[in-house]
Amino acid sequence: MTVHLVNPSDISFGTAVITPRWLYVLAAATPRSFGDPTIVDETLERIDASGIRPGDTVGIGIHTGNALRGYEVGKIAREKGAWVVFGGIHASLYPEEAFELGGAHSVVKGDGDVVWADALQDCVRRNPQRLYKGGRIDAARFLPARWDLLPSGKYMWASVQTVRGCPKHCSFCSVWRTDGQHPRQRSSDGVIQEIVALRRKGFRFIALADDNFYPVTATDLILARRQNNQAKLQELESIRTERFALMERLAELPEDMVFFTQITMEAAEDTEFLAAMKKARIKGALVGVEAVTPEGLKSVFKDFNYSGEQLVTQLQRFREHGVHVLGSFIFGLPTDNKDTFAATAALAQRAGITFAQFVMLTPFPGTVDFERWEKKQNENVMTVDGIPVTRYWLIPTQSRPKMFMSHPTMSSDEIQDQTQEVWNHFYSLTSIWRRSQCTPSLRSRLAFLFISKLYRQMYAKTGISTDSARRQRANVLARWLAKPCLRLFQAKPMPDLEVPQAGYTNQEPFHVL
Ligand code: B12
Ligand code: SF4
Repeated sequence: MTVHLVNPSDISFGTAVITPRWLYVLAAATPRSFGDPTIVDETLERIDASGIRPGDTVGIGIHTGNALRGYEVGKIAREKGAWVVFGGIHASLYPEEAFELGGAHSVVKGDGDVVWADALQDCVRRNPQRLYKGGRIDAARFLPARWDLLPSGKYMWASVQTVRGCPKHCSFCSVWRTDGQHPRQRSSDGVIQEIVALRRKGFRFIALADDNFYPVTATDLILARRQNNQAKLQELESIRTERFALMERLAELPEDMVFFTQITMEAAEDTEFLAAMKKARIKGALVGVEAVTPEGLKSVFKDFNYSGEQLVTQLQRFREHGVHVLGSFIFGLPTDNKDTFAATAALAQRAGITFAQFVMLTPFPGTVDFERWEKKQNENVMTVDGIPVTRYWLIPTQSRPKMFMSHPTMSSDEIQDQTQEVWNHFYSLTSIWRRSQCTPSLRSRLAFLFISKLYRQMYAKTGISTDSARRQRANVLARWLAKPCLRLFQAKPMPDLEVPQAGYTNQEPFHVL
């Protein structure tokens, strides 16, 4: 039996920005007795179904955005006589869909690291269970990815997860509900070994694919101390200590390495943490700014973020510590009005953020926003080609509405047009050139320009809610830009690179706040 792992995608660029980590983690979870799995990432090339034979097992991982394509792949695999197993966040939330529409024999809910082997054994015995409960496993059982199976010259960044789950509870985000609010943090050993394996292969850019790289804030520690909650304090301090241990070891890696992560704005208050990030060469972080007004933040349960001028100061502080910010903003919040777009664009400029993404409010399954919206819609749900909009991911892209949540004062078209305007403004040649001053040479300024344009093409118009003509144009340009960008990210392999030892430091130990 051959095991196939497929990451579905409607759009294939030939090259991709970040490795889909689940493919290589599930490859590690595949018992060696089955041989190496065949890995297909459709963001690179479409699957060639002729390689699937009766009795093979095809594992398909889906999130909401690629679920529809995933179901097509599932049906193709089933027709070929293979066992079809779905997993990933969307299959975990809607297992029935995979059976009804994707030809599934089984669905794995939650983490696949441990139960994938059981599912495979059952497929060999021709008796797969309908559901496998992967649950939320401890970080100690997270498997390191099989990077030895990664094709060369296809990805710009590799992805290594260091922590899963997030203690916050933002209304538009599913992470805290699916992955939990308790941070499941890997020890630095496993993380460093994976990164070294990647640098040996020539990757020097690594995305730390975490929900929130700063799971314990300075405020959390102060509160636990104030409450004299010793058990809590000890737990928080140990998470924090491990974070610093990881960053110390990252700092020992070759100097050309660059890391990127996702983090909450609270980290800007913790200059000791920022200094450690700088030393570790975590040079970029996606920061969820979401809204620039207190009302906007309140509406998404993100009151811990700053707004107005304080927000500008927080964002600038990252930059002062050598961490470039990719600011993520949401448009279409009920508190937004016509002035929000220009105000946001101006703030992004003033705050000195290096990259930005402007997304339109989308109700993702598993979120508080989705539940509220679905409940409201069900009173009188609109349908497209017979499909209720509350299952919008099943509507083919060309007929899918642009926005799902109605706004009290603006139309969907208005919000979409204004959002595109902000993208245009932020990524105009003049603005990019001005921002590129943060790089040291003319060559790197040109590289910055290229990368900014690629980012804009890949993410501005290819999201869930855009029209097909725009998508087509954006895709052609992105494909064209991606090739030279890939070369900018590659480095000379270092096959003899050693793993830095734990606890190696000549520095003063950090102090627990
Ligand atoms: C890193 C990351 C990114 C990166 C890199 C993406 C990439 N190429 O890998 C970037 C920043 C580019 C990104 C972009 C986006 N992301 Co993102 N991302 C993540 C994040 C934080 C980690 C993903 C990861 O690598 N996890 C590590 C792997 C090992 O875990 P995993 O994928 O969950 O897989 C495990 C299980 O699910 C299961 N499993 C998965 N597949 C399969 C298949 C089988 C057969 C089996 C048995 C098991 C199984 O086993 C695996 C091992 O335990 C997740 C949150 C999260 N905690 O997962 C969000 C997440 C996946 N992203 C999300 C979203 C919404 C997006 C965007 C749409 C954001 C936007 N508005 O633009 C885009 C979409 C991009 C795209 N088209 O794919 C949502 C998806 C929600 C949903 N319902 O679909 C998540 C869950 C975060 C959230 N806020 O809720 N993302
Ligand atoms: S948006 Fe970020 S901070 Fe909010 S719950 Fe999700 S991962 Fe955590």
